[in-house]
Amino acid sequence: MLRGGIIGAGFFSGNHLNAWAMVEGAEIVALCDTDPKRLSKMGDAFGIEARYSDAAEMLDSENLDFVDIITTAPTHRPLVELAISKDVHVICQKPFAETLEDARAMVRAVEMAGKTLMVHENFRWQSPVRTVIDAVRSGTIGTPFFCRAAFRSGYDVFSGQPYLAEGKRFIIEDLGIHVLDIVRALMGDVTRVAAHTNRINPEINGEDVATILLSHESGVASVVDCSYATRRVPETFPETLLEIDGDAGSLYLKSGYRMEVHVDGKVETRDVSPPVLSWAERPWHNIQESVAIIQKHFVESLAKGVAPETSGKDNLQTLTLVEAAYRSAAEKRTIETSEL
Ligand code: NAD
Ligand code: 89V
Repeated sequence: MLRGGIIGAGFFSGNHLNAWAMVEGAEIVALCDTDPKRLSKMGDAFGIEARYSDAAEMLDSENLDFVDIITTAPTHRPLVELAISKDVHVICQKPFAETLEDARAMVRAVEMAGKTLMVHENFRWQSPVRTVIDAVRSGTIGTPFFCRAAFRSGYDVFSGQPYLAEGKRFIIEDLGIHVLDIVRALMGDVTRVAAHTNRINPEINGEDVATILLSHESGVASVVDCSYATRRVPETFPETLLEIDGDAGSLYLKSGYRMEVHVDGKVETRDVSPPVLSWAERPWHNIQESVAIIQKHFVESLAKGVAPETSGKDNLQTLTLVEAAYRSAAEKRTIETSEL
């Protein structure tokens, strides 16, 4: 049984803790947060007695196999480097880093230490999205030539995560990063990025609308469009809607988790709704299920001795798209990913 320690007992950590209870082969034995109230609230809720305000102390006192870092991006590099120096494997929440330089340094440190680092990039593991990824990879619509991934919502994310309103960057760094990663999982790596951003909500600092055009190495074109300023009925938070054209058909993930496959002049419609796990609540159940799936993937990857799909190294490609999109919007030009 792998022994895990959690660093960060804030807004999202309850989902990790609930999900870890479902994952065979690992258990969470210790919890760390610099905020004593959050530490005791989460420790009490999940019956974890080993509690620390200092991550180094937790790593020195507990015999851990891995840490699961659920803090915000500015703390990721020091915490990942600390964990690696204590010889444990690491899961790190997205966004992996605030800069590509920090991300590359973490990947180098992990490779030199021979440890495993998985970025908790869970949207590609949402079961409806995964069904589409599997269908495309198995050739259901032939060879793809176009992909659109859209996340448009007016959901109030700021009440649960007030830091999202404060940063100079918002939607691309927090949410677009997930959608860009889904598109990478579907269409592969990217050579060129052109982006346009807007800020509609005057009460936040960053951009809340982003429209991004991607050229993939394969020749496929993708559009990633994200908005937290869209008022529509039904509200689709937190669904990513997909539209993919291939030379043998088209595939859609529509609102309400309806997948449509259009092949040979016929339409096959499937309900690919994610389950509402016993501890989950709508509309977050889609994200919550994916937390359990990616954690299971981490444990299985360690057991097999293979890199997780969203390893730190893999995630450098997703972060490059984030940086390229910001640079493109700021400089009003198309960015070659090789520039970064
Ligand atoms: P939060 O601010 O609510 O919680 C972070 C916690 O970390 C806080 O309690 C803080 O006191 C603690 N912390 C900070 N530095 C620490 C340190 N050095 N040692 C110990 N504890 C420390 O943030 P959140 O909303 O829970 O988000 C955490 C991360 O999860 C963010 O990067 C966010 O983007 C990500 N997130 C991911 C998803 C997803 O679906 N993948 C969803 C929501 C949030
Ligand atoms: O999934 C996330 O990273 C969240 C949210 C869905 C609100 O963007 O921050």
